[in-house]
Amino acid sequence: MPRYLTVGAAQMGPIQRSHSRREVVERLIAHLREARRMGCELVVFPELTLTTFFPRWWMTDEAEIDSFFEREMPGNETAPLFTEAKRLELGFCLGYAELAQEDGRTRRFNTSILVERDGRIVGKYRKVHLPGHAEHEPQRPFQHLEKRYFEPGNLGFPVFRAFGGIMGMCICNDRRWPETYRVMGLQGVEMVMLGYNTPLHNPPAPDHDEHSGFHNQLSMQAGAYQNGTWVIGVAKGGTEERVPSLADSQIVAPSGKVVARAAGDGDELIVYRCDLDAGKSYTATTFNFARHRRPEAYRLIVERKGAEPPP
Ligand code: CDV
Repeated sequence: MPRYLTVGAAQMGPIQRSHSRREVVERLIAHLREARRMGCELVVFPELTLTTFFPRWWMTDEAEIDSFFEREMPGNETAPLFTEAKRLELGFCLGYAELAQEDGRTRRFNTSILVERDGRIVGKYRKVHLPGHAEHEPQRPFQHLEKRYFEPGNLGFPVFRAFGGIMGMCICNDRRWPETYRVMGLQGVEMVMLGYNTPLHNPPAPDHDEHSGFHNQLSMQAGAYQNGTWVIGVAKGGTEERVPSLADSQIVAPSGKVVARAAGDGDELIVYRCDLDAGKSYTATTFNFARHRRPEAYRLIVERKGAEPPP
């Protein structure tokens, strides 16, 4: 019996600072309804879906910073999303800024959750690779202060049995790192869901700008193929607060082929019926890890952080 899962990648257009959570949730619900009409069982939303991408601003007022975070999930403003998804019997993956009370202190994470069709939160991931900087860099045209507003995720890269398969999550910059996919690959992942906010201009390396779309696709295709997994990449694209961001949401098959792709840079749903067994012909042959991997030759991967060329 093939295991099919029909997935919707719910790309979002820009969310300006003046947009309320309520307005955003209405847009997410519109995505859910269209997804239902198109036969989806699972809808994937982007990174930090509920607000504008606030790390672009230097802020020192704690209350202002906290206004972008969720203290509970679902909370008052997100409850209608959970209610409508449950009514439609749709699962979803949602990225948001999480304010947690843990270890006797306030902690802030860039988080994604996986919600089953009955409304249960069945998986949580906290972003590991935080790009950008922690101090104010006024020479930049816009900031990227993820290292200031979040701490690195403390949950590793867990996978979850849900939706009839083995599901994993990562967030934006994580998609550029092969370790992200391989750690999940080693747990048998069959579908990786990820959202991103990727400015088209990279102030520290403007020579990369022309390759934004290529690097996005290259990373996700490599991760999919090398681990025999589906990758669902979902953007918050378009020009948000005067910062143009990459759209190009896509669904990548375990072959590494892009099988569905967004056409524009606004709210747009792309749908694909994914065979969760499609990765097997890769994980049973070329990427049969148990047969071919040589962990004894890879020790540096975990023992060394930065590159150290020979003397
Ligand atoms: N939100 C991100 O993680 N964005 C980074 C940008 C800063 C390069 C990304 O890897 O797309």
